[in-house]
Parts: sequence; structure tokens; C-alpha cells
Amino acid sequence: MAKKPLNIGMVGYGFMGRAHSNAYRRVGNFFDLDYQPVLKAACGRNKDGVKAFADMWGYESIETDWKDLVKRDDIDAIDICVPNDLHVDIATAAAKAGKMVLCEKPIARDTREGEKMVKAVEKAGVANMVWYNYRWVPAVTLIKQIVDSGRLGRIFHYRANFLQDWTISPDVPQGGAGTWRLDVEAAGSGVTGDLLAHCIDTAMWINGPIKNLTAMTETFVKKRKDAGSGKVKDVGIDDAAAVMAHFDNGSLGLFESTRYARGHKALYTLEINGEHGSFKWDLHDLNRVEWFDHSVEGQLRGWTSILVTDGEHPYLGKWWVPGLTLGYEHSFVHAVADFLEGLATGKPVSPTFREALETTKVCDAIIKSGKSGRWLDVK
Ligand code: 4PW
Repeated sequence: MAKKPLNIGMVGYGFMGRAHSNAYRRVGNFFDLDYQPVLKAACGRNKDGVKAFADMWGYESIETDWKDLVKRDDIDAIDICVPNDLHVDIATAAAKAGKMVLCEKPIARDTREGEKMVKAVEKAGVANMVWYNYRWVPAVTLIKQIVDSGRLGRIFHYRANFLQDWTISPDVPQGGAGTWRLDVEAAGSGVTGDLLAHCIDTAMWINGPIKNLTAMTETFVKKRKDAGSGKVKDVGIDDAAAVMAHFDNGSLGLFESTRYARGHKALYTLEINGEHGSFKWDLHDLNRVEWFDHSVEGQLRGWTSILVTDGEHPYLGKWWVPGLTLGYEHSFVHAVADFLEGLATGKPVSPTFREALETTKVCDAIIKSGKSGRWLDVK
């Protein structure tokens, strides 16, 4: 059957622009879906830069102003891969123009901007998604499926860390390509919106809503050069965050993120402890899940290491033969596959803008509590 084209207009061409473009290109080779993404246009302010990106990934055309891209009749979906301060304007304009909107995480700099985006896509009735990609790592999806089945029983603890070390040097500037994540104006927050948001999204997806929390945040390097002007400015982001939380289901949450954990480049780990069993997962060994099943009796009771590479595991049947592993990039392919499946079935893919806004509400509470040291309800 002929596939329906889904014309993509990509805004931004950095790291995430590449990750998403790769997913659009690969998905139709492995997943048999009604829709086929077409790389219609790439957009970026630097003409040479965006042209080189478009040539590399096979985009048919380029734009240098997102407003022109949004106006185009031949674009079905806008994908936002630019710094967080631009999300709200692009997403609301795209929705108003009747485009589907896919947005890199976090949805926005803060809840207020995120709410505008939710309102815009819901008013326009357009499909929408936020790329919290770690949900689509098959081992993580498997954990979600088993927890949902009730196999762990009552949940007592959920803990997760996301650790990096790339901002330790005071010479790293704030603002500019690659370093906008250090500029509070562009990013909204530091590690909380950038790294901890992943932990919170996965946590709430697997273990339900967070009720209240208290946080400790720190800015280790208080002044940095602005990448544009070269002037030394106060740093407004959080460099590290540690959070204690209560989930609605009565379990306790512990979270930590930092960009000052020397030696760690992208260590995302999570663990969940239930009455009948526990799971552990680590991004550096992303195809593996550690599982403890308390129902096993006697000498064989213990931690089991499951290689998530069988056809019966989430998404794996679409790829290679059992035993062969997937990587980081496949999480994005699975995200697109689910998004396209959602278009065909009419069942929105999760996380929608509305769902992703819940993570930003938690992030806002973390920043606020980090300043006051108080326990706060997440509203
Ligand atoms: O979204 C995150 C990024 O901003 C990623 O998952 C890892 O941390 C890699 O880069 C940053």
C-alpha cells in the first residue's frame, strides 16, 4: 500500500536535529507504517550551516527564518530542535498554522510557557509530542510494561541519577551554539531542565505523579563569559540538583543530576524497588535490565541480568535477530514510529505536550525549592 507522506520542517540543525533526522530517515526501513516522513525543509539562521546540514541529511530545501517555514503549505509537521527560549513562539505559531508539532525536551523554559504551548496545540487540534527519548529505550519500556502488569506489587522507592562533567571548567562560556545550556535566558534552568527532566519524565511515566518534593541546588561556577559579547556575567543556572520526593502512590523518590561529576559523561541510571521485585537500568549498558524476583526461592534467588534483545521485547522484533544490540539513536526511531502509529490509529503518542508539561511543573518546583529549601507541593 502506498504510504502517506508526512512532510517534516526541521527547525535547528545541532545535535538533536541530527538525532531526529536520523530517526525520520530510518523509521520506514524497519517499521511498516501508514505514514512515511519526508525531509522537506531544514531551517536555521546560518545559511551555510543549514545548507550543509540539509545536504548531509537529504532535506529538499532550506529556510533561514522559522516564520517562513511555518507558513509553507507543503509542511505537515514542525520539529523544534532549537534552544528552549524559542520553543514557545515556534510551537504556538506552528499550531496556529495547523501544523503538527514535535518538540525537543524540556517542553519549555518553565510552566507558564509550557501552558501556552499546550493551549495552542489543543486549540488547533494538532498532533504533538515531546521527545523524552529514554522512554523508548527498549529496556526502559520493558520496565514500564512489567511495573504496569503489577508484578512488583507495592512500589517503595524510585531513584534516578543523570551525571555529566562537561561544565566543570570555568572557561566554558554561557550562551552560543553548544553552550546555550549554561545560559539561563536560553535554557530556563541548568541541569534540572536538561538532565533531571529526563529522570522525572521516566519516573512519572513508570511510577505515576509526584506529589511534593524538596530540593538542594547549587551553582558551582558563579560567573562565566558570555559567548557572544565576551563579557563576564553572573551564572543563573543550577549546576547540580538533588531532590527528595513523594509520589502519589506513596513511594519515595530520590533524584540527582549534575554536570560536575568528574568522569561521568552521560550516566543515566534508575532503580525501582517494589514489594516483590526490583529493577535497575544504566544508560551505559542500555540493552540490559537487572531484575530481582523475590518469588524465586532458595539458592537461585538473586539479581538476574536480562539482555533486552529478543523479538518479544519492546520494539526488538522490528530490528535484527535475537542477541544483537541497539543504541541511543534507536530510541528516537521508536519515538517516531509511535508518533506515526498514533497518527494512523488516532491514539496520541505519549508524552503529549500536556503530559510533558507535568515534568516541567516538577522542574519548576525543584528550582523554587532549591532556593527556599522548603517542601513544595507540585501543582
Ligand atoms: O537531553 C540531553 C541533552 O541535553 C541528553 O539526553 C544528554 O544530555 C545528552 O546531551 C544532553
